[in-house]
Amino acid sequence: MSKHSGDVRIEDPTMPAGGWGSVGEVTHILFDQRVALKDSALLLKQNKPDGYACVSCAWAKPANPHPFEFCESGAKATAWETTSKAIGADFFARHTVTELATWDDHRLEDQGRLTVPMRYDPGTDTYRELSWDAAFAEIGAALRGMDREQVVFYSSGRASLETSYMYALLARMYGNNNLPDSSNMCHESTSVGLQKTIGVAVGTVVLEDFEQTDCIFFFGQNVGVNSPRMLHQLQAVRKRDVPIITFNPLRERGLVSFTNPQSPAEMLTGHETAISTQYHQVKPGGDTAAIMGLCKAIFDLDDAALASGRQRVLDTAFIQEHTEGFADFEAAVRACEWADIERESGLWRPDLESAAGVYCKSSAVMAVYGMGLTQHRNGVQNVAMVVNLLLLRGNIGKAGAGVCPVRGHSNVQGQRTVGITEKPELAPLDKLKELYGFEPPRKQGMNTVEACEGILARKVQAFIGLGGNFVRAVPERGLMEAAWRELPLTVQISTKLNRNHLVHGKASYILPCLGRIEIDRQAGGAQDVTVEDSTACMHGSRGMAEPAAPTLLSEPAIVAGIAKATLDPNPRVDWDRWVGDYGTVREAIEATYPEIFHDFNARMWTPGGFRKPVAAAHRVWKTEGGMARFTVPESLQGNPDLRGGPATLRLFTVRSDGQFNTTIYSHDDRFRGVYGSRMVLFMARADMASYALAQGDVVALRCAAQDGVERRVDGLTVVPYDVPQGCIAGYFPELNPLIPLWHHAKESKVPAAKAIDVILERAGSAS
Ligand SMILES: Nc1nc2c(c(=O)[nH]1)N[C@H]1C(S)=C(S)[C@@H](COP(=O)(O)OP(=O)(O)OC[C@H]3O[C@@H](n4cnc5c(=O)[nH]c(N)nc54)[C@H](O)[C@@H]3O)O[C@H]1N2
Ligand SMILES: Nc1nc2c(c(=O)[nH]1)N[C@H]1C(S)=C(S)[C@@H](COP(=O)(O)OP(=O)(O)OC[C@H]3O[C@@H](n4cnc5c(=O)[nH]c(N)nc54)[C@H](O)[C@@H]3O)O[C@H]1N2
Ligand SMILES: [Mo]
Repeated sequence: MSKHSGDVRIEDPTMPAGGWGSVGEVTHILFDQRVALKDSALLLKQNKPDGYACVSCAWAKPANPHPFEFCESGAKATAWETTSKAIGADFFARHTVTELATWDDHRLEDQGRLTVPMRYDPGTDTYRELSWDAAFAEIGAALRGMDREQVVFYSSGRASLETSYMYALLARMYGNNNLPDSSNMCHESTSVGLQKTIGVAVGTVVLEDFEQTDCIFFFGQNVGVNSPRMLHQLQAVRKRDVPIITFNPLRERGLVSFTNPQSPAEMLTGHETAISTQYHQVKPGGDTAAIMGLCKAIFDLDDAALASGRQRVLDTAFIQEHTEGFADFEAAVRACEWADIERESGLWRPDLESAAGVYCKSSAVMAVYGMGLTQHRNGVQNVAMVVNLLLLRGNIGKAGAGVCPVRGHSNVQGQRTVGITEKPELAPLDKLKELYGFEPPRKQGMNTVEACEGILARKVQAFIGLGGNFVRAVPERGLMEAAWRELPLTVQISTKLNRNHLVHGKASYILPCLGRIEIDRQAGGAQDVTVEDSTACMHGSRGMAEPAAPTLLSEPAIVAGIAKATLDPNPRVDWDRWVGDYGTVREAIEATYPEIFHDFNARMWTPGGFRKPVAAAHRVWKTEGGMARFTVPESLQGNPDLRGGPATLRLFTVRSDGQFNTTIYSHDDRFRGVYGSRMVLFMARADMASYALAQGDVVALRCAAQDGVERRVDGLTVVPYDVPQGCIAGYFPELNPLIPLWHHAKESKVPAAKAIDVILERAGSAS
């Protein structure tokens, strides 16, 4: 029998995204984190040309910002970083690691900012303070004695361009390209898919394109929660009556309607803007099939136009001049059966034809997308399918059109630009050799999945984390946590206490750092940093809040500290000079990447940012064949490596407005009307009926993979929701134990967190 859960409150999420709910949330978190009034005024400097770049998402920052260029999520992230709560050595003396490991993610981070360097002491099972010098010396000595190919340098996508450049150099001077980053779990499918098809690893769209577009296709991105500032562009687009056609299995509030919390008129009148003009609840993993359907309908419309002597629907001149592979693609689309498209996408032919009709009437179409496309076994293919769709009518490289992947972490795209990559061919190794006179390693490094494999195989000897909460964010939690504890050395550069500090290696260090919003005082005065946004624009960022503690070091100082203690001195790399004046790091970045970063120090405060060259935006295709490439999908199936039998449900994991990845601000999800718990399962009423479940019943999930590994999560409360039958949704990171490590995108190795076939069991029944 399933038992009833008392701690989840479910309400109808009737409020639009934004609106009064948003204002209430911001006020609450500023109060809850005891952010001083003067610091809440900081929000006015968020994303301003002379202010700091928000530490939440990577969405573009306009040249002429709104007086309040922040959103609910950004305000929460600011409050979370500038909190006046802090913990030092006494906190750790009072709580053993075993005890802390029983606390939930929210409670851990809610203790406030970490303030002093700590080392794990197995005798007392506590973290104990040590000096910075001792920490660096010990870490350096350990790293010097290790197999240099078995040390991993991870980064979560928040560190600045300056820190990232130094960190990548540290790894390469140490002797490897083991530079996995959060992008490996995120938009790596984009970097691989776009590079292959249009010759750039990033999107082609800039903010101005929103002013000129006449149609937007929106795939698998939850704008209201994860990049809310983009709602301003979408709202403006909708005011011009531009259609927005959404593909998402779940009806997301922020994709349905929006009230601008910064517009008094809208707040007072309760005026809402309807965001999506069509909402297609595609099956998780069904986007390739859905886009095949769109393309098939487009070919039909083109055939009809040809037959009746009207203007062609396909942009044949563009296809001829700029693309290759069209004939094969056309043949594949024509051969594809509607029955297969409907089965794999879960969408009806007339609905796809209707969307295709709007596409063909529009002269400048943009495709926006997020994790709903990338975190799949066929994630790279999904991205390539978006490109196919756009190429059919020349929708890349013209005003108002293009591809717009929405990046996650605030500098995740920038880290790749300055050398954080496990792929040696993407790093300027010859240039580094010329500048610094060392022999950079040429061997392929480990990405996130490969680092996990190395840790599971007990081969990896040390893991250095520049931010992030790796062990919580990766798949296969059961096996990973056990293996993690056997790592000889773990070092976490962090702002807040998280699970990864408690699931730690044999020797373990926490190195607390300044956040980007804080004033970073060095020998050369207060330092500024730079970041790259989702549209490839580089921005300066100036810390403005007093540091959480005088004992904190900046990220560049910590990277330099580790480097000096680990590497043999190199007269050409003056780590201290770099730390004293980040302008000199920018000079080094400029020397390494002159095409992108010429006049870096002079240009870093350009309002709206300065853009790195994106060749495809100008119809220059840096692909193998020098053309934009149509590609034929290998399969329409959403989940070819993990398909359960008829008794399985397809699970996809999502985020709430109460979290930033593994950082849990609260256990509420205002947008979906769930309060008090994240251990919930969103389920179609028809599925609840067939499983004889009622709202509030508690169930367990088991992964359908039959590989001898037990993957199970218990204690999930059922919530009826508007998702397609056969599909269920729940939260990341709580459900990560269900994802097999091998279940990842084929070419990019992004874990397939959006399509996990699972078996549902009632609480209390045997597994
Ligand atoms: N407030 C807040 N902001 C954030 C973050 C956060 O956690 N909280 N995280 C940051 C990071 S690192 C990232 S990467 C971004 C992530 O931002 P998003 O890309 O929006 O990521 P998710 O919320 O994981 O999922 C996006 C959407 O994909 C849909 N979806 C799931 N499966 C499929 C599918 O098969 N097809 C389609 N078409 N849709 C599908 C889900 O219903 C969901 O609405 O946000 C960034 N911003
Ligand atoms: N099932 C499932 N799994 C997923 C996803 C999913 O959608 N579903 N999404 C994936 C994605 S897109 C991503 S990006 C990853 C995220 O994975 P990560 O990037 O590894 O995780 P975060 O939760 O963003 O990291 C939070 C921690 O970063 C530290 N931190 C915060 N600010 C700073 C700072 O300024 N400097 C430093 N040094 N540290 C800081 C804090 O200590 C905080 O605890 O998770 C992935 N995992
Ligand atoms: Mo991400």
